[in-house]
This record gives sequence, structure tokens and C-alpha cells, in this order.
Amino acid sequence: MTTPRGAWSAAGAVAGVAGLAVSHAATMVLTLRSSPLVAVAEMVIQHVPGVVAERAIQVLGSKDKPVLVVVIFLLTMLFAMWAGRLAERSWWKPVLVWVGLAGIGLLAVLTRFDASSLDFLPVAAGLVTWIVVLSFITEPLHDVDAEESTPAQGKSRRSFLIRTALLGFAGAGVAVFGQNFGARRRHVEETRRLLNLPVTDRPAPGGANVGVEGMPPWRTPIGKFYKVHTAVVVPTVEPQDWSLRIHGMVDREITLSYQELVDRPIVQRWMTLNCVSNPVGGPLIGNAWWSGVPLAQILAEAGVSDRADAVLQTSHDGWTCGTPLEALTDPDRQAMLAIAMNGEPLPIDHGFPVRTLVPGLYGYVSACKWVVDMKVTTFDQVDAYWTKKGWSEHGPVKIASRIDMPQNGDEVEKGVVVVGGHAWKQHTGIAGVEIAVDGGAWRSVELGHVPNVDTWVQWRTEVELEEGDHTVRVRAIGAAGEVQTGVERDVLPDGATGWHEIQVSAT
Ligand SMILES: Nc1nc2c(c(=O)[nH]1)N[C@H]1C(S)=C(S)[C@@H](COP(=O)(O)O)O[C@H]1N2
Ligand SMILES: [Mo]
Repeated sequence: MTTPRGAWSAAGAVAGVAGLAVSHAATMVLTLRSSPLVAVAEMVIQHVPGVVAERAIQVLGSKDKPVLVVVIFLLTMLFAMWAGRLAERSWWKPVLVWVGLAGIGLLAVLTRFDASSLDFLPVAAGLVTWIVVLSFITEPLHDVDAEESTPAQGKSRRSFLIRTALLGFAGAGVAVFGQNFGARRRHVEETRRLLNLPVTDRPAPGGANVGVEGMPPWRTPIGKFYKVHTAVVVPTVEPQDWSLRIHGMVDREITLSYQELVDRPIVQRWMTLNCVSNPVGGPLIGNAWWSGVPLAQILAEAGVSDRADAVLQTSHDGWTCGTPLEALTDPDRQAMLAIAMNGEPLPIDHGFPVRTLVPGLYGYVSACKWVVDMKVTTFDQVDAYWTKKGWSEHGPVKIASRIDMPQNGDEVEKGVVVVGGHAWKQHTGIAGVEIAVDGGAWRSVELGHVPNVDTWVQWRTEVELEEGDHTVRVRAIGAAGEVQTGVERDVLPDGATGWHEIQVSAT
């Protein structure tokens, strides 16, 4: 009589979890950014084609990264169970499986932009754990196989169960210990909280909010501000470890420390940031009060070459973007190295300690979070993260508008209905907004106040709706008189176009 297949698979799974737990704990102890499993997820994100990434984001939303990590975990477990089954007949075949898995992990951690020389250690610790744990818990199983149906067999079975349970507890222990998870992040969070920056907070200017109930506020609170980044575990950078190097086609290379940056004159302004992947009517946009240091001045000190037309920005996590140089040097545009958002030191997820912001450009070509390097160059030399995946090289924001209230599918009371929303064309501004009910004539609505042309504007109006189903659509008119197009285009390669339309039923 032999042991059931399931026991071997289970042994493999236990060994698999134990190895992952140990590699995770080692990551935490060494205060590395992310465990090998997460590094593999990031490697996948680096290499998936743009369209696939786009679909994944659309289907899974902000869950795309957790889902990817779970999928990679489950795949690892499948291999681990396979290793367990192989252990029944061979000692070296499971080792090959473990080495193969560890090889992928090693590749992922070492090719990471912020790889450190310690990065191989969690992988090695995990590999050793896999091998040792599997042979430890399968040892009694071999005895069960070898022995006839005797009392000794029962003993071996018990021994297997005891060893498995033991390992289970040890694994749980390591996992709990791994709740130091984020010890590093907590530390940076603490530093961030204690920072005393020469910045101020500011409420939305009077009249910016048009007072439509249920609509997002004009000034986006930090917790409601959308987040887009490729990092699965975001960089946690202590300000004293941060520096920005500006080099390439410049007369004088400049390296700025955090203190040097903060000691410069700070500017503060309202600015709306949005994502090129935002579909018509979508949520990937936010407006905040930003504090930072103007980039034009710093670039002037560096002395950029006349032949340069781009800046390749690199984040601490290796993400890159190519930004039109003229948008950074233009004194009117006020591109900045931002250190604070809504009066708080930049939140970690939004790029702490320093990120770039350029009014009028989509985030993917400009708003580099955790920025550490700026290379002045030419666009034909730039091979940035999203442009490699088929997105357009320049990313000026397109004129757009959205209906926030009522929401698509809402039931409203017939009669007078308040309609409201937002419109934006950062850096040139919005002159008017029009809506059309049930495909009728366009009519102007009332606009809220804006402090500058770099923010979105709220709008509101009242419409008379009879009982039944209705559609409402919106379009914006830019400061130069341009009318937002109704031609529908996808977000790829340079931002969606088309009118936002909602359907409501009045009862
Ligand atoms: N390091 C880094 N910076 C980044 C990104 C990223 O993936 N990594 N995404 C960019 C994109 S596509 C956008 S739209 C903005 C989003 O900024 P937010 O997350 O603060 O809203 O950050 C930009 N900066
Ligand atoms: Mo974006």
C-alpha cells in the first residue's frame, strides 16, 4: 500500500508556503522593498504589452496588481505541489523544480532597477527552505511507502502529520513575524509625518464648488485622489537618502539633496492632474494644492543645450517618462518638483519625497513620482516606459468634460433636475460648457470659479425632465474657442475623446 498522491502534493504545498514565507521575512529583515514573489509580479508588469496592461486595468481596475500577485502565488503553489509529487520517486527532481522557481525569482530581483547586492538573499533563503522542508516532511512518507501494513506504518503516518503541523505552525509564525511587513514603510511614514515643510494648506477658493449635492469636491482630498503606478510595492525613500541628479545635455551637472531642494523658494498652486488612460467620463483625475520648487530655474542653472528637446525622468523604482523640455523650462507653465500636496508632505503613494508635476500634460509623460534622475536629451534617444508600449511621445491633455450628477442609470424625480460636473483643459483653460438633453440643442451652463487655467472647472445647470427615460450629454469649449469633439477615440495612444453621456429615468 502506498500513500495517497494527495499527501505528497500537500507536502509540496506546505514546503512551498514555508519557502515563500521565509523569503518574505528575509525581505523584511533586510528592509528590501519587496519580496521575490512581488518582484516577479513587477517583472511581468514590465514586460506585458501595453494593450494587455490596458485591458487588465480596465477589467480589474485597481485590483489588477493584487490579482496578479495572487495568480503568481497560485502558480508557484502548483509547481510546489508538483515538486511534492516528484519527491515520491526522486530526491533530485523536486530540487530541480525549486531551483527553477528560485531562478525566476532571482532574475526578477536582480533585474529590478533598484536592485541591491543583498537582493539574492531572500531568494536563497526561500530555496533552502523549500528543499529542507520538503525532505523533512516527506521523510515519514517514504517510510509509509516502504513498510507493509504494520503498526510501524501508522507511526510513520503520524510522524508525517506531526511534522506537517509543526511546519504549518512555524510558517504561520514566520508570517506573523512578517507583519513587520511594512516596517520600512512605517518608518518612512513616521519621517514624513514629522517633516516641517515651509508649505501651507488652502481650502478651495470661493465659488469653485458649484454646490451640486453628491458631486466630488473641486479640491480632491488626498484619500480620494486617484493613483496610478506600475510598482506593486511603492518605493519608500527616506528624504535624507533622496537626491535628484540633473545631467545629460547640460553645461553643469546638478545634484540636489532634499534639504537643498526644500531650502529653495517654494511656489504653491492649484493644479489638476489626469491620466491618459482615463476613459470618457472616467475617474482618473484629481485636483490639489501643490507646493514645490519651480523646475525652470533649476534647469536654467544647469544650462540646457539648445539641441535638447526632452528630459528623460527616472523614478526610484525604475519607471521612466520622456517630457518635452520646453514644458519644463517655460516660466509661464510652472512645472515643479512637488514636495507637498494639500499642505501635507507628499503622500508615499503619490511620490514621496519628491515628484514632478507639469501643468497641461498627462501624468505618463510628466508626473514622475519618486523622481531621482533627469537626463536632458533628445526625443529620438528616449525610450520611456509607456511610449515603448505604444503610447504617444508627447502627452498634452485633451479638452474633456464629465457629468457627475446625476449618475448614469440614476432614477430622478421628474420636474426640475440639477445637473453638474467637471470640465478641463489644463494650461489653456475652459471658456464654456454645454449640455444637450435627449439629443436636442446645446445650451450653456453655469461655470464655477477657477483660480488659474491649470485646474478643472465645476459646472451646473437645471433641466426640466418629463416622466420617462432621458439622455444628457456634455461638451466643453476651450479658451481659444475650440469645441470638444464628439468623435469617439480610445485612450490609446494619446487619450480618449468623445462626449460623456448619461441615461436617467424620471419618475
Ligand atoms: N514612478 C512612477 N511615476 C508615475 C507613474 C508610475 O507608474 N511610476 N505613473 C504615471 C501616471 S501614468 C500618472 S497618470 C500619474 C498618476 O499620479 P498619482 O498616482 O499621484 O495620481 O503618475 C505618473 N507617475
Ligand atoms: Mo497615467
